[in-house]
Parts: sequence; C-alpha cells; structure tokens
Amino acid sequence: MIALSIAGYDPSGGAGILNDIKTFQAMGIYGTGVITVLTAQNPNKVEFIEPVSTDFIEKQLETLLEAYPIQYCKTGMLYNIDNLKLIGNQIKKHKLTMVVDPVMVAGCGADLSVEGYTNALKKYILPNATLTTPNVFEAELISGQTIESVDDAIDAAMKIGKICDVVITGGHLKGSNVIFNGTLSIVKNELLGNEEVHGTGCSFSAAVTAGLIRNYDLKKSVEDAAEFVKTGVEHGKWGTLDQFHGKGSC
Ligand code: PXL
Repeated sequence: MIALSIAGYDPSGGAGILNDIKTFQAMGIYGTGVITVLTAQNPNKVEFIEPVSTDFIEKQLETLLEAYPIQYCKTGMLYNIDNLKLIGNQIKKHKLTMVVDPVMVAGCGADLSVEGYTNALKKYILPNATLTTPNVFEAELISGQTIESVDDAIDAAMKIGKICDVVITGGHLKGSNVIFNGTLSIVKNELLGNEEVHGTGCSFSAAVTAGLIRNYDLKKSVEDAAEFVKTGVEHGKWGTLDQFHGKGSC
C-alpha cells in the first residue's frame, strides 16, 4: 500500500512532508512525497519560505506517477495560487483520490499561505478532494463563519460538506472531531493539556489517509487517527510526535 504526500518541507521533521511520511510509515503504508515549498524553521519561528517552481513540482509528480501505482494523496502546505491550480489539475488528470489538510497558518501565527489562498483553495482544490481536515481556524476561513462551539462546527461542516467530505478536527473543540460526509457524526477524543503540539494536524490528516487507503470507512479512519495522534503526543510513540515536539511557540 502506497501513499503520496504533496506538502512543504519543515526541516525540524515536526510538521510537513517529513511528518506525513513518518505517519504513513508508522501506519504500515509506504510513503512518497512531492515537495511544494521549502521552509527554514525551528520550534520557535518560521524564518524563511521558498516555494518550489510549479514546473519542478509537476516534474516530481509526473516522474513519480510514471513508476508507482499511487491512488491516494494527501496535501499539506501548498502555499501559493499557482501551486493550487497546478495540483488541482494534476489530481484531475491522474484521477487521484485526495485528502486535503488546508494548511494556512502555523500554530505560532506565521503565515504559511499567500493572500487569496482560501478562495483559490475552494476553487481549484476542494472540488477535486474526497476529504478535507481543517482545524477550527481553517474551517472558519473556508466556511466564512465563526466557530465557537460544536454546534457552530456542525453548521460549518455542513457548509464545507457541499464541496467535499469534511472532518473539523477537535483540538479546539474540546476533543470533538466533527465529521460530515452526507451524514453527521462526532468522534470524541481525550485532549492532553491545552498546549498546541506542532505537527498534530499533519499527523492526523496523514493517519486518516492511511485508514482510507486500507479501505476503512471515514468514521473508523478518524477514530484510529485520533488515537494515533493522542498516543504519539502522550508517549512520544511512533517516532512521529515525540519529545522534541511542542517545546517551542511555533
Ligand atoms: O503544521 C502546519 C505545517 C505544515 N507544513 C509545513 C509547516 C507547518 C507548520 O509550521 O511548516 C511545511
């Protein structure tokens, strides 16, 4: 079983493509990766962002897909509008099933996307996705409404659900992951403390993708992913979310 992450490079290994690949590996899935953007960052700051050219992103993707029977991909930091357009087109062309982690802003507030990103994401990427996994902040931007409670998240999920299936992750909703895929369900998981842990969004989304690749339904994939992230944070298990995480402010 094989997965593709199309995402940004965080050299700390805490988030982005390195995290995705570690998550796939821990879940028994062979991970491949196409890099969209390079970052220079550490747990306290995102210092520089350097996008990879769309030409080179396309070359990575086409070369990989020539050789590997990839059906599922998971996207992370895509950063700019040209990348969104290219990747939307490529997903259609290659008929890939796509899970979208709509990465826009880092935990410390650093911008991980350019202006106009949300509209372009809704135009070029989400209509070609099978699922998106926004956190509350991202779900607010995509749905255009504020989310202060689980009920608000349900409303937002039903709006976003008109474009593709959605899981609004529970980190800012006291552990309630709100799923809408035509029907509504809520998967609760226990939160460990109040601190943001760098990379949990990437791990969660990659772990859900791994479940879907195994042909599990969405609810079970979300339950397993929530448990995976919790265990990773709690015990530094899996080598994905470990003791080096969450020590800084970003
Ligand atoms: O956690 C979001 C994220 C995703 N991808 C990359 C990142 C970050 C956060 O810093 O750097 C590459």
